[in-house]
Amino acid sequence: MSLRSSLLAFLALLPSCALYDDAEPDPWPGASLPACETTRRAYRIDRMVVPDTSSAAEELGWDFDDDGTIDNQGGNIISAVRQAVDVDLAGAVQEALDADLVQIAVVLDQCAGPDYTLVSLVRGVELDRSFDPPRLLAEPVTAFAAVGTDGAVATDGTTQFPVGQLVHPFVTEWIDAEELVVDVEFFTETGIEGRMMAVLDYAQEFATVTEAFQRKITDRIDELGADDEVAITMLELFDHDTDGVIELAEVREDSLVQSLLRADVDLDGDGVEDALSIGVGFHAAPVDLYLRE
Ligand SMILES: [Ca+2]
Ligand SMILES: [Ca+2]
Ligand SMILES: [Ca+2]
Repeated sequence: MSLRSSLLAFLALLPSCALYDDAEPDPWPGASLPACETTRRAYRIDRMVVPDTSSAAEELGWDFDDDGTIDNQGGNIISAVRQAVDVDLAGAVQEALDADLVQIAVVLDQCAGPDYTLVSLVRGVELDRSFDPPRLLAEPVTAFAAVGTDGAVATDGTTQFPVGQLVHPFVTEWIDAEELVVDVEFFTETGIEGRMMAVLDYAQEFATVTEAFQRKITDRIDELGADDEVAITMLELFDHDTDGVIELAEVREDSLVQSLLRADVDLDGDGVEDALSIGVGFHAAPVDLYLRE
């Protein structure tokens, strides 16, 4: 029925300059592509399939470090959190999208000849649903787009992702994704569907996720009341000084949190894991994009 093609775009981000002061960053391979009059289409992510079992994490993951094993530590974290403290992070993500609290748009710039597509993410700041399709005012967050041509093409780039904001609306910082793989299936009119896999800066990821998680469990305890069984379990796990409040420092110092949020991918090949992988499925519907530089 629908025109459908598949694009596998692989975006490997440059190592951070702070870590490699003496090395010139590699040029973005997409820079060598012939210039082209591209057709732009933009889609706002309205549904995210967040893996909450280890098999879903495997299906939605990617082997970022080429060791033959699928990487999706983020998916494993979400399923572990659900089992350990009955906090539904997948539900929280969908609530944030449904309430228009997080605006992530996937932008496709398609070139007809030669045949390639640039894929980038933008951070929406205002969604106006009185138009059809809705108008989205957005800011760029992608320094280098991913490039896909029929099948799979890997290119370097940089982008950012709202990991914290998807869990708790007050944690608004978007963090650096050191690598991003976008596997998009195109459909006419209704939008696009696919998978998005990223490797996140470890320090930013730890800071953001612990803050979002601490806010989320604190909200949940408030909601349930301190006498509730689930609330008691959460307090037993994280309220180390037993003052009845789970502070951010208690979450960050917790050994369970530290072992779950560990880095799982060695991006620079020095034998030490330095980044955290995550993979999700998504559906995105067309928007009329206005970019604010
Ligand atoms: Ca791997
Ligand atoms: Ca405490
Ligand atoms: Ca390393």
